[in-house]
Amino acid sequence: MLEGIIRQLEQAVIEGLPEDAKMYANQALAQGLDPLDCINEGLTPGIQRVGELFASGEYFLPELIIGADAMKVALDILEPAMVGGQEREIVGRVVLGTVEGDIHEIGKTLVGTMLIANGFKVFDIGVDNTAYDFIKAVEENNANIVGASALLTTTMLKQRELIGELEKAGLRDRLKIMVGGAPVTASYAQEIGADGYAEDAISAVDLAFRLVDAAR
Ligand code: B1M
Repeated sequence: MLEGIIRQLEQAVIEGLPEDAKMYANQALAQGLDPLDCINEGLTPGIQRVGELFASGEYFLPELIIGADAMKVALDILEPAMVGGQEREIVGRVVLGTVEGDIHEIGKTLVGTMLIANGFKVFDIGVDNTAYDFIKAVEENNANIVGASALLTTTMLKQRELIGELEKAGLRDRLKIMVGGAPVTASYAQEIGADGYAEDAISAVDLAFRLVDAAR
């Protein structure tokens, strides 16, 4: 029965059912299940499966978004119920934002949700951020990854500027920088000195894992 609820949580994420995810998360707590088990054995395999289905072309963006939403709803219920000291292992600390002059937020937010779902601590600073906004957030949150999103050919230039400013602020060596957004390419990322480029939210998670591993 208890194991059944964990499977139901997994299924709610795979099928993209936030209402079910909420209901099973509440049921799990009411029945005394360990919230961490629910996350690690239910939600996490669920979102990983969603990622696989997206990568294989079986799922499209709407399924990805709704699956991540279901995961988020359940996490919001389960995480506060975790007893002191019992925290999910944090894979990395990411300051994520859209660059200056750019107010596109949907892709950036999706990247953030997928990173959270996969164990990263994400400080989402929103849209239209100057380099100073990123620097301040890195310092305040002791981040080890910066993620900069740009959707316009004009604002992607700000990603280069941001990397320069992070260097000037003496933060470059302790950070991994990832960039993305529709007009951005892997070769542009390389040209501006970023540590990596991801074309979608699933590959952004893979990239973030690789960057964290490389820094070890
Ligand atoms: Co804008 N817009 N828009 N827009 N808009 C585009 C980007 C555009 C391609 C439309 C077009 O002309 N065909 C075009 C850009 C042209 C160019 O520069 N090449 C454009 C334009 C021109 C503009 C305005 C200038 C229009 C105007 O006012 N004349 C204006 C600019 C405003 C500004 O930012 N200063 C503008 C405004 C807007 C709205 C406000 C109306 C709205 C944004 C609403 C919001 O975000 N709250 C909007 C929208 C919705 C779009 C389109 C239609 C959709 C963008 C989107 O959300 N995609 C877009 C056309 C299109 O893409 N088809 C367009 C869905 C999202 C999930 O995908 O954002 O690509 P995406 O994110 C992906 C990947 O790119 C990647 O993963 C995500 C998930 O898979 N990714 C990362 C993104 N960030 C990442 C970061 C990473 C890694 C991966 O690491 C850190």
